[in-house]
Amino acid sequence: MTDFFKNIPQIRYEGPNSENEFAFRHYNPDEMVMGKRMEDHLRFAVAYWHSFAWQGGDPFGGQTFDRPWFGDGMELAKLKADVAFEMFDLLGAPFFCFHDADVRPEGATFAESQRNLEEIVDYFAAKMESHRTRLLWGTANLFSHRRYMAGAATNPDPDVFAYAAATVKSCMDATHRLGGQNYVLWGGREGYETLLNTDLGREAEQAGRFLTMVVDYKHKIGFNGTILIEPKPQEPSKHQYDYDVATVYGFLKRFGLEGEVKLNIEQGHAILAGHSFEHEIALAASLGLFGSIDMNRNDYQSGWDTDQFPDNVPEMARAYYEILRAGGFTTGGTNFDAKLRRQSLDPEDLILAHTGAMDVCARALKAAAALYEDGALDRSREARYSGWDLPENRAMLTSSLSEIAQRVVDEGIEPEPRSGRQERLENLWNRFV
Ligand code: XUL
Ligand code: CO
Repeated sequence: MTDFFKNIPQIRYEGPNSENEFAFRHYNPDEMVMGKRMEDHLRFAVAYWHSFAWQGGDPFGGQTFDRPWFGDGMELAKLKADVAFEMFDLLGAPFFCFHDADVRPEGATFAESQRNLEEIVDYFAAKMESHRTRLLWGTANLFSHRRYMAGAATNPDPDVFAYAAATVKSCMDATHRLGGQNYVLWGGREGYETLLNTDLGREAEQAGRFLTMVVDYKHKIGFNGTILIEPKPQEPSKHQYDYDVATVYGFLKRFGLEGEVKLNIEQGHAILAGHSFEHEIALAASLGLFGSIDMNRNDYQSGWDTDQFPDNVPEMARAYYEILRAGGFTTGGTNFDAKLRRQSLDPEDLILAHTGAMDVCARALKAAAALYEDGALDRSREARYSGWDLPENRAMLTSSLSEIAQRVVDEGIEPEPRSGRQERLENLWNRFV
C-alpha cells in the first residue's frame, strides 16, 4: 500500500440522503435496472492519462500537481501503477484505460520503449490477478511526441508511418495480453494545419491502409475485442480527418472496414463537431457502429476541449437513453476521459471527481431507463411513422417516381400536416429526468 490516498475510505453506496462526501448517492452497482446490474450497464472506466499522467499544465502555465510518481524511470512508473490500482479499488471501478505513454517511460529507442511497456504490462497483469479492475481499452499515444507533429499514419514521412505502425502493434499486443475489451484509435494529429503543404487524398489512402493493417493484425493475434475509432473534428489539428460519426462512417465504407471497426464517441468531441452527444450516439447506433463512450464535457463558453467530469444529469440522460435504445454496451463502457481542474490539487479531489461523475451517470441511467420502460416516447415516435405500415405506402420504397406520381393523381393524395408534438414530448421527458 502507498500512502497517497491515506485516510480516504472505500466509496460505497449510501443512498440519496447520505451526508457523507465519500459515498455514492445513486451509483449502486448491484441495483437492477431493466433486468441488468447497474455496474454492468454503465461499465465505468478510469482514464490513466488524466488521472495519473497529466501534471496540470495549460497553455499559460506548467505543472500544478505534485505527485510522488512524477519523473522518469521504471520505479516511478510502478509507483504510479500501485496508486492507480488503489484508486480503482477505492472507487470499485470495473475498468481502466491507458495509452502506452501514460504508463511507461519513453526509451531512448523504440526497442527500449517497447521493453518498458512490456515490463509495465507484466506488472499490470500481476495486479489484475488480485484486483477486480479490468482493461476496457488500450491505445497508443501517437500525438504527444514531436515525431508525430505532422501526423502518425498520415505523416508525409514514411519513417513516421513505420514508427506509428510498430507502436500500434506493441499497444495491441499489450491490450491483448491484458484481456482488453477494445482497442481505440484517436487520430489527434491525423489531419492538417494548412492545405498549402498537405495532400489530403494521399493522407486518406495512408490512413485507410494503416487501419486495414490494424484490423488484419487483430485477427492474426486472435484479439476478440472491438477496434474503435474516436472521432474529433479539431484540436490539436486545425482539421482532423475523423471529424465526426458520419465522416468516419464514410471513411470505413471507402476502405471496406464498416463491419470491423466501431466508434468511441466522446461528449466533448460531439459538441466541438457542432452536434449533440445523443445525436452522435443515435447516428452510430443506426449505422451499426456504436461501441463505447468517453463521458466528459466541454466548457460551453470557452469552446475548448476542457475534458471536465460530467455534471449535467438531463444532458447525460439523453445519451444513456440512446444507448439503451441501441441495446446497451457490449464490449464498450463509460470512460471518464476527464481531468481535474488544475487547482484541484488534493488526492481527495481525484477520488471525489470520479465519485460524483459515477453518481450523475447513475442518475442519468435511471432516468433514461424509467423513460424507456414507460415506453410512451417510443410509442409516440412509432405512431409518427405509422403511415408506413400500410402496404400501399411501403410499396413506394420499391417503386419509381413515375409510378408514385401516377398514384398521387389517381388517389388524389393531398398531405395533411400533423403536429410534431415536440413540447408535449419534452414535457414527457421532463417527468422522468
Ligand atoms: C483527446 C482524447 C483522447 C482519446 C484517447 O481529445 O479524447 O484522450 O480518448 O487517445
Ligand atoms: Co477521448
